[in-house]
Amino acid sequence: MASLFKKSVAAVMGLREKQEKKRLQANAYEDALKAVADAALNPGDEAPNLSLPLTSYYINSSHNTYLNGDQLTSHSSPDSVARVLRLGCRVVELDCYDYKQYSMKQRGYHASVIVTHGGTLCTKCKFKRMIAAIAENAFFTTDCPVIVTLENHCKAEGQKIIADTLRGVLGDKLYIPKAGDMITPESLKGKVIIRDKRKDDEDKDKDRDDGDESKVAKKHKRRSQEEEKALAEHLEDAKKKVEEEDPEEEVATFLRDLIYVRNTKTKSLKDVQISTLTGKEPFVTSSSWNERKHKKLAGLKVKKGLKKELSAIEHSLHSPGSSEEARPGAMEAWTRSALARVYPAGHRIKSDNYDPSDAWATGCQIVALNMQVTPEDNPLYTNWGFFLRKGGCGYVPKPQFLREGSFDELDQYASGLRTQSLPIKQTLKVNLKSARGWTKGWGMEEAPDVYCVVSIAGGPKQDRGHRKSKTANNTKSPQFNETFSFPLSVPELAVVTLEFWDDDTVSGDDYLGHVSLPVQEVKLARDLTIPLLSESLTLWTKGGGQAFVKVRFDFEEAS
Ligand SMILES: [Ca+2]
Ligand SMILES: [Ca+2]
Repeated sequence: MASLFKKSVAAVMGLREKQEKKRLQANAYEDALKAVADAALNPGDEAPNLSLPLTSYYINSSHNTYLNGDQLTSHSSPDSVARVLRLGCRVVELDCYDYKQYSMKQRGYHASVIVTHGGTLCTKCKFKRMIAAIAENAFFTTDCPVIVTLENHCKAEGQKIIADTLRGVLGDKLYIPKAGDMITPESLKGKVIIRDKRKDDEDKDKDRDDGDESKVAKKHKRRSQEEEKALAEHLEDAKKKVEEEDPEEEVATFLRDLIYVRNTKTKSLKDVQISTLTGKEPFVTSSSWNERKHKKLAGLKVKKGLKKELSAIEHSLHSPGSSEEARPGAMEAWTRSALARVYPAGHRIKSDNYDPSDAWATGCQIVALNMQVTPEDNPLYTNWGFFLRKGGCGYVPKPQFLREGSFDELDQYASGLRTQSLPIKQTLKVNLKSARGWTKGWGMEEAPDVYCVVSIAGGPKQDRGHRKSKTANNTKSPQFNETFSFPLSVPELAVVTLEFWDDDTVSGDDYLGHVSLPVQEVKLARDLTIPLLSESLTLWTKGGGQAFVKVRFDFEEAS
């Protein structure tokens, strides 16, 4: 049974890889980015400012980039890395493990490094092939720097292989840190930066996602099917093996010269001081938290399982002396001089996503999302729309109040953010007019019954929300003529998404495409005809028909 299951998984994965190759060859991701930007965004009078230190930017980031499907059984594929880079993403994550490979030529085993999701049934792929995919695809869509974040489980021998491979395959594309260098997206164009922990500094540190993986294995075990039982047992075995082999105290000197972004563990922000990078430091520190831990540290959530969000001020009133006690703007202050990485919680085994808005609103730069193709992935659409800004270069400067100014100002913003009482700056009016162009995609009926969900995300919670249009029955050219208003406190971060659906009470609503746009850069006060995208973030061309929405955006200034 287990092998049958494995075979069918392999068949699906083989098909998925073929589809991926086709899309990459057709430049499908670049075409979609360009078509939407041309139709909907202002070209911009000046080039984006890319001369600020790295910590001043939101960076388009992916989680477990090498996987082509779910987090448990999918393939580790260089094509997935290529796809994510071609989508404009600038942070690639590779989980690295030592591997003994048999060589017929040498009649024996030799050391190698592979990339896989440890403790799962995901396939293995050679580290070298992943780095080759980076070398080939990194600067296809934009020349802004790529950060490779290594979840590094290798001993000294493996680390040497990693260092040699990076140097050998990337050549002069590899950035080797030098004290006094200016570290900005502009100065590092065409370069690949390495993010890893320096084991000699941090040898007790465990900064990686796989704390969640034992939970993943447990959850997986609950499935009732016989073959899945076998699968779960295999998972447990694999997990144990990984733990036994895990080298915590290894000292690696081969890699340390290559690391510019240093992972460190940060458990509390209570003593944080405000400081800003100049861009000339010999390294930048960085910490990772999963989405829940981030909320807790940022004071957006008090306890695990407690749904009600409480402001950090209220929190400190209720629990004086608590170790979590920090100024309301501690997270925002911390992210002025360090890079915060946030990643999906371990229960997201289907490669689904969390909403990146909270992390952005609190100044986190590396908000890593699963970029595999999953249905109804609204958070990923938000990310795609957010990073259409600045010509799609993958680096969006944070709003000025997050980069500059006093601690008091930052606290004021942070308190307003957490109590949802920030002043409204502008109201966005979305005038949804019509849509057209579908030839397929709505199931058995002659024509779809179309409705649209208009949503805002990207910034503070008070700015977020969604509104549903009326349903236009049995038509491929629905007319709506409806206007939705969204009051915004931080328009700089807002992303508007229009999702289209075919209403279907029998078999469930069918997805008909979407488009996400950064509110700051949309063309205002005129009718726009914008192409819709599919779930894989290519143009919606199911059955050969390209679907479009006709919409108009206006701003009303707060009086
Ligand atoms: Ca990982
Ligand atoms: Ca229908």
